[in-house]
Amino acid sequence: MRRGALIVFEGCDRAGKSTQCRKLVEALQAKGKAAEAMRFPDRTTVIGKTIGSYLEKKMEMQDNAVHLLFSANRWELVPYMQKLLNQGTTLVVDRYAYSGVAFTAAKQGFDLHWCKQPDVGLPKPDLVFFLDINLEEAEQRDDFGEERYESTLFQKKVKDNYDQLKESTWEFLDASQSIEDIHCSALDIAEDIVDGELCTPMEKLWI
Ligand code: 2DT
Ligand code: MG
Repeated sequence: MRRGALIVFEGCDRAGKSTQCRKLVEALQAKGKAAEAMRFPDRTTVIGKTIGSYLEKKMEMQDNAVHLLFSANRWELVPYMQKLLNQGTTLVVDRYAYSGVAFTAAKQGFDLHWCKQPDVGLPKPDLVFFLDINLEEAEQRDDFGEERYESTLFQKKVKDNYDQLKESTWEFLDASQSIEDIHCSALDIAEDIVDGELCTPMEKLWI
């Protein structure tokens, strides 16, 4: 049986990732393809609840430690992801290890190499959509909320880090386009991957 594809959306805050994930899952399902949405951090697990409190600034945590928790939150979901992928379900994931690296490496004293290590060996996405938003334009969208990392200065550093993480599996989508236009481009590209030759076993990230 064909496995499902692992598709990830990445980008700075307010680029439109959650909207595009939802629309892509709905469109794939409407075409009769098994697809499910996931997001990281997954704030429903024990680890995810701690991450949630940290992001909501209800608690403080040492930076290396919280980085490892974000990674652990992905690893704890790997058996679930493998199961669905093996059953032929495509997963559309809102943020993944690239967010982990881009955000922590935006903090003082962190480099990309250290930040990547805990996620080395995760299932490698077949396709990563990078929703490319110009930060001046992002500022015009709804105001940032109250969560940690939601500031323009921090997002600028995050964007520079994303630039250094680009891989051949990345597709850049211009996030200044309309929701529908972005969706149509994403669906076209995603369908080619979902219907195309998917390497089995899956490759591992950053190996
Ligand atoms: P959402 O607003 O998408 O829920 O993200 N983050 C995310 C990290 O710092 N490390 C990670 O590994 C991941 C997945 C990005 C909440 C914030 O958490 C950041 C924004
Ligand atoms: Mg957020």
